[in-house]
Amino acid sequence: MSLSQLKEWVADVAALTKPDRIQWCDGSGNEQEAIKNLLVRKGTLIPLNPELRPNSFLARTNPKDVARVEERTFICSESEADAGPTNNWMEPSVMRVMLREHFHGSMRGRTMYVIPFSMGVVGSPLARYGVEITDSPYVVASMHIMTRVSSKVLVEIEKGADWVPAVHSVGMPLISRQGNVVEDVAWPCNPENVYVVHYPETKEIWSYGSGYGGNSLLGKKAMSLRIGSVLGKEEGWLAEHMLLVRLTSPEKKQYHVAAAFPSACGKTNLAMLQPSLPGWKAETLGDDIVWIKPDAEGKLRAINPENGLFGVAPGTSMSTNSAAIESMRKDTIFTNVALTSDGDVWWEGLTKKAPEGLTDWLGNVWTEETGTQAAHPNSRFCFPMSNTTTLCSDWEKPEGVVLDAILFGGRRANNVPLVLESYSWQHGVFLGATISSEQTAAAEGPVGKLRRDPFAMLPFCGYNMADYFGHWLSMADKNLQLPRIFQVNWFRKDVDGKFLWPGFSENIRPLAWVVSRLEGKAEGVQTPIGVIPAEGELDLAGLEITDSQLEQLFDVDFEAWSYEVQGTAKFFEQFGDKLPAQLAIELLQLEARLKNAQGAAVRA
Ligand code: O2Y
Ligand code: MN
Repeated sequence: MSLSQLKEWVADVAALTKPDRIQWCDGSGNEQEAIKNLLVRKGTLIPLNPELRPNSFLARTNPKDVARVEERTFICSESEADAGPTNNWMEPSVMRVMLREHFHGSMRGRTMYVIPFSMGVVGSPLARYGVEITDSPYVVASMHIMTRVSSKVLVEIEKGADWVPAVHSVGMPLISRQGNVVEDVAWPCNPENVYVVHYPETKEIWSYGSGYGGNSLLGKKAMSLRIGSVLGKEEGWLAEHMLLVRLTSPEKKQYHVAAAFPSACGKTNLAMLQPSLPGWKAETLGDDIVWIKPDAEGKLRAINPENGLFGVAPGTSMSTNSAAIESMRKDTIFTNVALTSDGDVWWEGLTKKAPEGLTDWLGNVWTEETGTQAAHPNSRFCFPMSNTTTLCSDWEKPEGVVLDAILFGGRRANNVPLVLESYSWQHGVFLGATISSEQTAAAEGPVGKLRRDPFAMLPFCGYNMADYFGHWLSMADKNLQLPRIFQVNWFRKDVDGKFLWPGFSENIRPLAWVVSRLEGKAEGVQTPIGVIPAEGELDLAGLEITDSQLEQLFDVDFEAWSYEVQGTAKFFEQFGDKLPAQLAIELLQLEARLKNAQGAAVRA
């Protein structure tokens, strides 16, 4: 779509939504300043104490608008089969009629902002462009942090670059259909009528009713993952829910590792790892989304298409992620955290004891006796990548970095060992397809219940997940230099429910083993589920861990694994004939390896 088509589209959306005025955003510092001032005047942003936290703000949302809403997220492909069994689907023509009705006049009395943005550095061969129309200045301020908002994008569009159109409205016009004036509120939204809709064939996004995070910052999950995954399938690349780090070994060799973990499994913490092992360095390239594309030499190159972090605040502290704490000392928008009496922020886990005189995320006086959480479990910090104290200087390299290893992980109290390597790319894809995680308070559904989340992409895959598995498998047929695939689990517990592994800075130890495998220095031990470290291969120097704990971290319980196999078979069933045969074969081979090993153990 050309620039004139873009202007026509903006005019069409304005004709439908009927804003009072239209503002084209240029991404400048002045624009961001003016938007923040407006948000402060409207009461959406509360300025924090500039001496404690310069250029930082607190936003309090409507209590009904606090998270991504998976049940209101739709993939409206022409055919239901193309959305697959794991996505909500509606006939696109039916959805379009319904959305037109909602968007009709939805911006009355408001300003309509047109935000040209780039995911990736403008001009990079891996970058993609988008234009978000929104009636929320909070979205404008956040898009300024999370994406590259720039008039340069319009220049690229004029030159013929493709772009993704994304329309967002909070769904609360200031003039009703009857012509009555409606008083604005600090957090306008329409939580009873939320729609986050993707049309994969036309690559459009329409989002209505929510002003929060993934529902409204449409460059993030909607474009970079849902539409991105469709583009990746069509064009031969991968759009993934992964972090990206550079590890430098004591021998000064660099390795780039991407890791897919479901939401709330510590991606941001691993992305900002401060290694405990002497001589190792970890640098951040991204914490949530990675685009991976083969280059002309057949190497897989990776970029983080985002420009900022939108991380979960509760649990983030100097002991869990000191780099994040340092990185949010300025220029940060906090959402739904608690406010301290001296104009700073607080959340559960930031300090052992809550400070006196807190105001909770709802704006009420809060003490430890109140019996509620001071910060919402899904409260967030949002700061630019450039603030990141552990930032890798090559994070904006237009050509990306060459990927050496991919990790798949989840939050598993049992069965899944601390680290293992897959036997092949196909086995690695099987490991990705079978990721599961115990739900936490921040995720949807009952706490502790196992949720299958293949490739950590369940809420973010824009097409049939079985075809997505096929797309990953097809990478092996293209004569590429593929990264090696590993599985990790920091969350295994002992019989008393205590974590067996200390995690955080100590996670460098299994990562160092990954590097030893890449360097051909660690032989490993073959087990039915993959290759685990041989005795002595995991560097445990200076760590207090007993032999029994170590054994439990790598134990393969045959009976428990036979339940895993049954659970996987049941999970795969939903994809019917579309499930790639290679994954069914991997499951049979896993079963066979388990039976053989069990037989051998009984005979021994
Ligand atoms: O609840 C939201 O809208 C945010 S969801 C989110 C934000 C940043 C990074 N990851 C996620 C996620 O759910 O994976
Ligand atoms: Mn995420």
